[in-house]
Amino acid sequence: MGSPNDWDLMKPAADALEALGVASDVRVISAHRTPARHHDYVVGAADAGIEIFICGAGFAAHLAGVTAALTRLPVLGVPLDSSALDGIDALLATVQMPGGIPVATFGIGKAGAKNAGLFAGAILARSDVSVAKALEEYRAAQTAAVPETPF
Ligand code: RP5
Repeated sequence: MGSPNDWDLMKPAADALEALGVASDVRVISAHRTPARHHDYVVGAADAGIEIFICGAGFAAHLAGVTAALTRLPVLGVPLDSSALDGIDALLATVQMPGGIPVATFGIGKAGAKNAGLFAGAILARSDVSVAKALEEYRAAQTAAVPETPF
């Protein structure tokens, strides 16, 4: 995420991963203010065992796009509603990538962060039976929690 202040919005991604038994490495990395930290973390990520990036940023959100430029690993982008434009600026900056450098972009804010975490789990579930089982159980519990009537 681009700022410590983004944690409140991005925590649902970490929570979703934890619910699936997937370890996450949470970092504050600013595409604009810590470019060297950004570069070094991303280029070293594959060797460090990172499999997927989830990048949350607000304003002119370049974190996900620049991350995708530096790695072939999947990059999931979460536009954050931390600016006067309520995340519309970050949404457009994240989703409108030029052809050739894909960023899978999710909804603005907490719901997008949660879905990015679940989607990362779905990717990992393709080759990890324990994550697949956890994801099935998560979905079953979610379904069971929906009442048939409002009374
Ligand atoms: C913060 O600046 C926002 O919430 C956003 O995530 C971040 C963007 O950081 P830069 O990459 O532009 O430094 O205030």
